[in-house]
Amino acid sequence: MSIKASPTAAAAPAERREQPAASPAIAHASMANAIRALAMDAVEQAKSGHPGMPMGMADVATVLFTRFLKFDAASPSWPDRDRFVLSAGHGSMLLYALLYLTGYETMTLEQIKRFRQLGSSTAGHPEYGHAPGVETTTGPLGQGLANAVGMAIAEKHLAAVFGDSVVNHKTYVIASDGDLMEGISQEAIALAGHLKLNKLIVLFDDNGISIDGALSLADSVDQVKRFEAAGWSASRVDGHDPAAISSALEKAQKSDRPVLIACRTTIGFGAPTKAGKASSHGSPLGADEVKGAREKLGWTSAPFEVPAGILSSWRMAGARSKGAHAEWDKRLAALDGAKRAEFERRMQGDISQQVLDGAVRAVKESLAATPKEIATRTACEFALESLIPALPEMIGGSADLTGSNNTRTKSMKAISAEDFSGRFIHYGVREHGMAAAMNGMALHGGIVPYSGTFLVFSDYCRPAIRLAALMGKRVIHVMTHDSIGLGEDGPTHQPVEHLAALRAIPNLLVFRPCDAVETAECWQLALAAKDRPSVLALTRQNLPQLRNRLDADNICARGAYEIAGPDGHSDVSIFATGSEVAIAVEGAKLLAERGVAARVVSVPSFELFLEQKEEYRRAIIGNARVKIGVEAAVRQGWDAIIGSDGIFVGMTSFGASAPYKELYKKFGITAEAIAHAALTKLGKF
Ligand SMILES: Cc1ncc(C[n+]2csc(CCOP(=O)(O)OP(=O)(O)O)c2C)c(N)n1
Repeated sequence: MSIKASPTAAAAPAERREQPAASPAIAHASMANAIRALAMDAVEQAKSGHPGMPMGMADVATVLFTRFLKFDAASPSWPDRDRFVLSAGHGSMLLYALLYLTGYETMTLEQIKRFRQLGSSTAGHPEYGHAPGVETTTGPLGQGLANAVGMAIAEKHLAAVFGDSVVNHKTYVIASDGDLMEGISQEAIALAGHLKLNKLIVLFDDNGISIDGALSLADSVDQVKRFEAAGWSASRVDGHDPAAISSALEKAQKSDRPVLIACRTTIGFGAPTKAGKASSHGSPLGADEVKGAREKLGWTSAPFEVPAGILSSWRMAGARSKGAHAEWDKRLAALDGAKRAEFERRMQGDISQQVLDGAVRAVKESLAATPKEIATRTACEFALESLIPALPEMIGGSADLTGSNNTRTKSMKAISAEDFSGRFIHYGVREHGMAAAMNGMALHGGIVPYSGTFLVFSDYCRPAIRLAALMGKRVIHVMTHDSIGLGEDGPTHQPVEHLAALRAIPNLLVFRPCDAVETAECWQLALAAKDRPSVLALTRQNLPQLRNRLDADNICARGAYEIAGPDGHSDVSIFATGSEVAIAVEGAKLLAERGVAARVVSVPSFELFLEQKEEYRRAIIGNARVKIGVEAAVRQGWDAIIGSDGIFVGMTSFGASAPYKELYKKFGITAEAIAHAALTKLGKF
């Protein structure tokens, strides 16, 4: 029995018939088989990779890319393109094959042949920034789906701001069983359903197989019911029947809610003995199996060869939306000049330095005139009051801790299903989904997302923060209640190892400002860092304002600087961050009373400091006999500043539940402890 997918797709609906997908002479099955063949060949050549998923989803992808997806292969960054997210990133060859076949210039056959090799754009899992057409880095299951929710939110918001003549596109996702088993998927699905993101369409690769074998080993969820319960429109189709796929997608175009299409597929479709089995999931099929698959599929071309007729049909699919693109160009040109310039600025992610500097200067001037003894979370809100009106691309939020995180300014309207023009998102208690959705917004473009939760829950966001860092996207996490200083909520809520854990992520900026002025400066640095995510670790408890002079420059930009100290030589250097800087200053005063000269260095960002020139680093670290690091957290990472023989005043255990001042005493993070440690080391005790 031939297992070729049905050769003729359903007649295209009226509005789509104007743009025929491809040469009618080329049957759907041949186009889908081109994907299958390339996936098999590339995995075989690389001797690693995942052929099963691309072979299983080739029919679905062919229908999507030839009939529905609005894209222009010649213009991968066209702002109004539909976004396509391959959440099941292990099936990367599906995406690479599609990009090659549809004619993305940089996705050459050579790149396909160099799948998974050093320096190629065809990395094992899709990586954002390596190949135009890859919208996001996927591989950690569930992330892509949650990114897509952010992309769909971004689309809705920008359409509300700039109008649907220039912003009117959809977000399509291919997700696997693994994506839907991950907990993050629940957060993403629930948020999407709540916000009625009707332009989000998920094609679920419902193949009943995962790595360990049949899905029934570990899962028995009815995904259609699950999505429906979250407010989605959900249906099932035969994922090898192009007519059924097409009609489900057609219906999805007019949905009033997000859409799930569960596509029943056979993993490794076409492989003679491995189809439908976990053995086709994640390793080369082997020469005999590939030969057999070619026979079953009726694919007679040599490895990596796509017959000219099939390739040209695919290329026509890649150029299908050129007309739509040209029309869009006209609509953009017809926009009011200022609006068009603003749209283009925002899509390019350009923040005017003048505007940002002006907004931060206003905050610093106010603080210099009237110093504030406030928590840095409150200082954050104070800074936001100036930043939010100046930077319309900032979209804030909180994971149900708005009143604690202080991320919502007075004027900010919440985004809702009925009105996406607001600038604040109530993410609900969904830290992981929130962080991944923020990545999606940043990837979509036009938005600088920031949001809030407690620092201790950075663990719940970490996989998404890591991906933002890997992708180099500007995503800003306000994380308050940043130490035992939060007090009575106790050790479950008191971060101890989190600063070290976040500092361990490459390309992430971790800021821990010591007062209201530093908070404003750290915001400025986070917003100016176009290619990096940031975390702002902020206090619950009030802190004195240590910087009362108006500095025109951003002093935090160098990561560490001397904030207090005697003229001339110091016997002791005390390095501290955030709430512990004021304690360090008190410690230095106690030492001065004992005739010991001590300087205090505030270290708002380890990363920025360690990136400074050696000369500056040496000068700031200095040559005092005693170096002390003070931070209400674990020591890990501090040796880079104080050396392995430096003294560390901080945490070595979890915290406790009590008023915070008592906790600082109990854990020995006090001015007295600092002075005592220094005097002991100097032999003055
Ligand atoms: C968060 C995360 N955990 C584990 C993995 C490793 N992994 C890759 S694919 C997969 C599951 C495969 O099943 P499914 O998602 O159904 O994909 P299919 O076998 O259908 O291609 C796993 C566990 C991963 N990529 N991400």
